[in-house]
Amino acid sequence: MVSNVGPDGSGHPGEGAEAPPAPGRPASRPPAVQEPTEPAQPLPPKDDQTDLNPPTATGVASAQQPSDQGQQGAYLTTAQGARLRDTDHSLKAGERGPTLLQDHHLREKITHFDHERIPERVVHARGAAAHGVFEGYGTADKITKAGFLAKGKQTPVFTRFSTVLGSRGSADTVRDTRGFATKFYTDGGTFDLVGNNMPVFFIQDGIKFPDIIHAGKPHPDREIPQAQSAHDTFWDFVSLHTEAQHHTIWNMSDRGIPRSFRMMEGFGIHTFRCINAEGATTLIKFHWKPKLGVHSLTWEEAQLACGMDPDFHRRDLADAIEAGAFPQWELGIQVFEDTPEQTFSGIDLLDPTKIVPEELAPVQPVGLLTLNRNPLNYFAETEQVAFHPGHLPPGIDVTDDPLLQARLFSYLDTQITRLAGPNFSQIPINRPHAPVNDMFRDGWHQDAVHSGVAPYRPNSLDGGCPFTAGVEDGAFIDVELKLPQAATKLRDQPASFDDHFSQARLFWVSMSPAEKDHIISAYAFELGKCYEKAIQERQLRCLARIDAELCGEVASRLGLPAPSPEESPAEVDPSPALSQAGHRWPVDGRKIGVVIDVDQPPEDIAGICRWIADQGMVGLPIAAHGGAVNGQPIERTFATCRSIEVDALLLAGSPPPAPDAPVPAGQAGSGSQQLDPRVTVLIDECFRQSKVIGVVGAGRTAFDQAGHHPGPGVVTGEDAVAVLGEITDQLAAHRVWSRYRPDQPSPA
Ligand code: HDD
Repeated sequence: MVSNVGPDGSGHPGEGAEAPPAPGRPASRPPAVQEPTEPAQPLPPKDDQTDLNPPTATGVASAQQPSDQGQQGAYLTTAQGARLRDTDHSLKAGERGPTLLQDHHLREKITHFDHERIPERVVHARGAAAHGVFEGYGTADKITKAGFLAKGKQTPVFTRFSTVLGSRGSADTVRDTRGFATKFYTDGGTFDLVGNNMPVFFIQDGIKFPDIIHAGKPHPDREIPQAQSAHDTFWDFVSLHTEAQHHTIWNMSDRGIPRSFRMMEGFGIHTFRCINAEGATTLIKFHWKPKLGVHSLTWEEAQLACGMDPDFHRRDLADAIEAGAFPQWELGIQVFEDTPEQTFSGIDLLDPTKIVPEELAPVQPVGLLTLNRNPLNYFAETEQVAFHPGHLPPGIDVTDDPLLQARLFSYLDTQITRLAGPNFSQIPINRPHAPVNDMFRDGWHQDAVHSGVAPYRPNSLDGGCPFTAGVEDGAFIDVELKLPQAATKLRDQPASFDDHFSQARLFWVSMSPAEKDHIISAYAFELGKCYEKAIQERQLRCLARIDAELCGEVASRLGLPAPSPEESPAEVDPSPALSQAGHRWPVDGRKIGVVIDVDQPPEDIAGICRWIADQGMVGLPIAAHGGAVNGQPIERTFATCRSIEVDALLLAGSPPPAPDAPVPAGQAGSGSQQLDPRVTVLIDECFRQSKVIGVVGAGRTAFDQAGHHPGPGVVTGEDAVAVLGEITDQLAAHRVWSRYRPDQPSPA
């Protein structure tokens, strides 16, 4: 950072810049004035800045505008560029006297600080983001003229992931829907795909959005609970507005607690309308498919992470990108004929609480997203990025989905408060990479210096500029649609929107036994937190309409009678694509915790870590103390590591016994001493969370002392590489599902 660079470029004052403190004087007395030498870290060359400095609203490359540069020069200055000699002492009337009002630097510094916070997003406040690139496959050419989908076309992108309900400082691993919003800086104008990690939404009409959010956010009297749906108002809403039942069962499933942003699917949810070069239209739904597969935490892991590492997802994304393990997703589309009914296989395509099962309409890949660069500044980029479902390039248009229609209003409106005025698209992260020549003028935070005198059309004073474009110039042209002649103005919805339960059941019947058990536990936990019995009973009546077993199990855990269904659950065929279980995936970036001990030969430890790294995974050496063991840097100690941080565990040595652990009478040697209880907890948790556990040589002592026995997912042997090979193979399935025991509930 240039501002931190001292005159010698080291981050410290240059040699001789500051005289040694005189006796009795504070060491931080203002330094003597000193001419700086060249900074050690010169500003990046102009070429490197082009990504961060796309063309401005006036179409002038921002690198030509020095004011866009965050930090310039080596000297600390005021906001007006006056060089400062001292920023640590206010101007006083005498050393011990009062501070003077005339101290402009003091007032400017404090005033700016006082206004550093902006309102957080009303929803999706907590998020993490990354830059990347999207490359089209050219497979959608017949469906849309959107240029960014053309074969080999590369488009810069910025993707922000988020939770919905929590505030900016809430934990990452709470049970919630995740936002998955991508800004494509296309040549034809910015395209924002503002989706979620679940393919359906709570409500069918955007007019209810304030209501569902009021119900999900903390109670207005005590402002609790934070970032939770486990409370009365949430369950009151979803049991009364039963269209929410489908989204709710997704939330109660493993999808509500993803293992990583890198391992989530994404969905555009609404049906969009595409138009091709010949003017033909098609209806589509967008899907993001992660290359690493779709994986989740267990509820125990999610809760542990809320305390151990509330930034778990944010850290995971940034660490992976920094390590060069760039996450990737394929963008895919489901394609439907654009008929007047806008239905497919009896499913209303305008109802955002419905999916079209992939078995009926396969997802066709159209391009690849790679996230490859972390933001430089959280506030400037991740916080200030502003998405909008109405930011569409030529070739993609909206449909009349009433949820989408309300969103088209809301996103523009909210930025005016959040980003203080209508010029937020001039903030660098929001600037289109396509040239901009609008006729919007003035307003708060107007950065562009517009020339000309005639911001209206037609005009005869600015040479007629700007000109309007035709189809051949790549203009965005709204798809013309015939409206029914006899349409009545009314507040209502189609009868097809009234089926609220059949797809919730479709989801349920598509789950594996372990996934079903997780769903039951989630309902029981969340409803168990409600104070109002009437709300629990009403939600049980909803569950009875989804499935009798689900309802019965949840009811018994709540200690309530299971109601009979008001209507029999629908007959549905499962959709195997909805289950996360039963697949194998790449293991790139997976973490293997390696418990080592001081007696281990250094070449053993280094060899293990090298082997793990060679497979594209991360080895996390864990030992009794930090620093290094036999030359191997230690990443975690028994005090700082919990199971949540590892995907698999390797007991590579016999860790030392707990300090001061009593040696049972008549026994001697390390094998008979009590294992450090923190290692016991680590092994217990990994065992319970169905993680693969490898046991090599002396590691067996620790495993036995923790009280476990070899079985599914426990790989034992003397050869560390052979054990690691087996661990890696089993990791491809994420967890050892055959070890999962629903009858042995975990403590969380
Ligand atoms: Fe929304 C933010 C996703 C319905 C109103 N929404 C927001 C973000 C995501 C979504 C991912 C965060 C974007 C970011 O990272 O900055 N929202 C959705 C999805 C929806 C949806 C997938 C349904 C399919 N949203 C929805 C409705 C409304 C809103 C029906 C209002 C009528 N959403 C907003 C908002 C937010 C927002 C208030 C808050 C911050 C922002 O827009 O920029 O306008």
